[in-house]
Amino acid sequence: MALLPILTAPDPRLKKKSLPVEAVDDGVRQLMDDMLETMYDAPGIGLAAPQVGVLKRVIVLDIDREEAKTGPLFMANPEIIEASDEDASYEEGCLSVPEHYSDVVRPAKVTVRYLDRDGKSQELACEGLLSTCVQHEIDHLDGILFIDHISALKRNIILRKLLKARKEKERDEVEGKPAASAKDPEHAL
Ligand code: GNR
Ligand code: NI
Repeated sequence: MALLPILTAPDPRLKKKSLPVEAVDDGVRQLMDDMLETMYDAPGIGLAAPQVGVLKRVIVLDIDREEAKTGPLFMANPEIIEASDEDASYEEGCLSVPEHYSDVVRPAKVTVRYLDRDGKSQELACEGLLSTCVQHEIDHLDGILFIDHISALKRNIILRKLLKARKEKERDEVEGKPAASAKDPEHAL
């Protein structure tokens, strides 16, 4: 198991379309396990391979809800095969868009078909947070971030702030200051 660095926007790799895996082999299982460990450490409720710089159609999720304990879920080549006409709005965040949140409207319910960690084809009906999260992760595989679903004005404000934060971080590193982390109590949200 290993923790993988998470890419943040703007990064050209987050805008690329990922390729399907040919089979769920030991290499893909290793990637899934490393992604799950990275997701729990972040912490997050989902993670897509391109967020760790791997352009493969692989996602992991664990929405960790007591009522409907589903996870962890490992999905290769996930596809939405059915989506409800009814929409739902949910306040989304993303580990690749740190510290920014926006309401995003998506189909309320989706059915996803995927290969599980054993390479077996599965179908899962999703609603609520799981539906939001699975659609958010599949978007990553197509180079789409949640900020691509909001107004260009809001998106550009967020992207400019992320660039500014990155430049300040790089400058601090050159000056030998320790990295500020959202995990430090003083930087907690
Ligand atoms: O941890 C995450 N929380 C979240 C909250 C609302 C909607 C989507 C998400 S996914 C996000 C982790 C992430 O960036 N996955 O790609
Ligand atoms: Ni995300």
